[in-house]
Amino acid sequence: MEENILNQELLATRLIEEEEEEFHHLNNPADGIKPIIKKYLGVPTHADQQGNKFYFSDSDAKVEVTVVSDEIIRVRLAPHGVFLEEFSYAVPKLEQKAIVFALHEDATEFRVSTSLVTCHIRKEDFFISFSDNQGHITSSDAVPMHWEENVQFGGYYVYCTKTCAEQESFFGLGDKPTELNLRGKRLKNWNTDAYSFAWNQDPLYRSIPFYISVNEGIAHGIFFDNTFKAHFDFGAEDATKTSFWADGGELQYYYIHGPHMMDVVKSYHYLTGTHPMPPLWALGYHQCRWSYYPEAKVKKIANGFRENKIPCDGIYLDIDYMDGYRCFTWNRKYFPDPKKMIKELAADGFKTVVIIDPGIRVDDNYSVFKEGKENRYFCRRCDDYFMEGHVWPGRCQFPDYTNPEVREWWGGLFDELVQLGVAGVWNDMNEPAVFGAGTFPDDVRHQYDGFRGSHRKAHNVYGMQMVRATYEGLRKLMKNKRPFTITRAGYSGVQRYSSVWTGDNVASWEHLKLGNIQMQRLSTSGISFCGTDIGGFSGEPDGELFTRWIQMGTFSPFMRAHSAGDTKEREPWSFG
Ligand code: NBV
Repeated sequence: MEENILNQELLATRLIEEEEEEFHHLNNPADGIKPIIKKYLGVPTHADQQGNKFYFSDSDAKVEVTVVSDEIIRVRLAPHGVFLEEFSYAVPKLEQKAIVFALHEDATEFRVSTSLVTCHIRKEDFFISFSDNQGHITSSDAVPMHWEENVQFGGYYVYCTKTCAEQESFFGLGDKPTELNLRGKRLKNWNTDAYSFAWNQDPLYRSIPFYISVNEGIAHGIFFDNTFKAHFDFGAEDATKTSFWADGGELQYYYIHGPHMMDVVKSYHYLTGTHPMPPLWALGYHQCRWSYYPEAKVKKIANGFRENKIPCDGIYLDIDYMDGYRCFTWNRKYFPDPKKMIKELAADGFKTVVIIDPGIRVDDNYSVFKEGKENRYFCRRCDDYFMEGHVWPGRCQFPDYTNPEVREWWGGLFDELVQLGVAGVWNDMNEPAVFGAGTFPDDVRHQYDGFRGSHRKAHNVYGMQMVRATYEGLRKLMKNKRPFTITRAGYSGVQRYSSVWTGDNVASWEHLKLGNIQMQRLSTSGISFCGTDIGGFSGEPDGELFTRWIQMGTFSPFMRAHSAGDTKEREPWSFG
């Protein structure tokens, strides 16, 4: 019941947002409303070179073209000529790899070339295009890069529109629950708790602003490294145009040369990193449910696997293992001696994974809250009020994981769980999800590793920074063991810290198909250690569907059966 209300509210928020957005983009001034004025790059007057960076300016704006490697060229736009300081959670260290590159100029264009790629800057109108060393134009602006001032928050809405060829196909973009080829779709990146999501629902839990285009057998990638709410249009509004834009931040994208899709994906990993080597057991079958408790139930499930001779390497404790949903506590009635239980499970070949959410209950008798409060680790609104919202524990405050000091503190909180023998941690609700409101208001401030910003800027990286704090903490605490983490929310580069699962799917044949597509899409988007809730989180699979899902699950690196608490028993032997 509560979930349904929550979902209706989430949906309503989304619809209102969409309406506002459509209005914004209609550019149609109603009485008393200021028209939105888009400004376009003018004519590039001159070019400057500083090492591997090239600058092209019109009378006001500046464009930076950086040669990253033979395959990768980055483009940035500064509408008023001043670039933001360089900082990216996705690309922690931009290592320049290209040795040979050059700037050429003729009557019609400037050209920045590596041995594989040339970036053309047209003198007549500032159109930017890319070609390979065979002379094929692979990507070309359809209009010059453009922007609108954001009067309320400062900064700009930034836009890039490229031509879309008749046969061009588009892939990537994380876990969008739609056909593999994104051609003809308009999609949005804004991490969202999407309980029982449906085919074509958008956005979902993760934001991966990276796509791959394939045209006439030649692939290239665009990584739009912008954490604000971002939008992609693959020939939906106009079949001849592909656009990407964001509600703030810099227009900053990496052009990634192919020619094969795999080359593009490899280069994307070069920028954003790869999964660390997981512990071997993490690649086995995992059994989960919301929730297995008390201890006797957990043991019964574990025994069921051994009695039935079904391999299983991981067993999960969902939110009910905690005391009143307070993270880092135990419900001692259900779990009187967690250390003993975890040890016994381990002796039987099961690793124990526990869930940890970001919402910290407001409770002065709870040490995690007290420490967070005393040290000012929780997020604040623009006028310094605490960001408060209701989640499972009731009234909560939320750590600002974009603050390195907070991440350090958070990582240390896992000490006791590690001492107890917990082998893996599952981070949920980190879009961040808040009951009723959906997520945090835009004005919440974030430290953002010193490059401060509002929630508009930090929303899409909040979950990634949470699981980063979790992973880095576990890595220190587990010493010579490889930690295992799983996250629901993420942004490009989250693979450096965690595996992911696709969230609250449904027990249906459609979702079995959808899950397969989502796995493929995630894998081409840097996140290959991924899986679905086998069997479907909500609803009831029959034995046939469950069996087929297990079969498909053997092909996803993260293989876990999971189900909501209001469903029938869901162990492999539950179907007769
Ligand atoms: O912690 C409870 C669930 C969890 O089982 C599920 O996997 C998450 O996606 N969680 C969501 C919160 C409640 C969802 C209705």
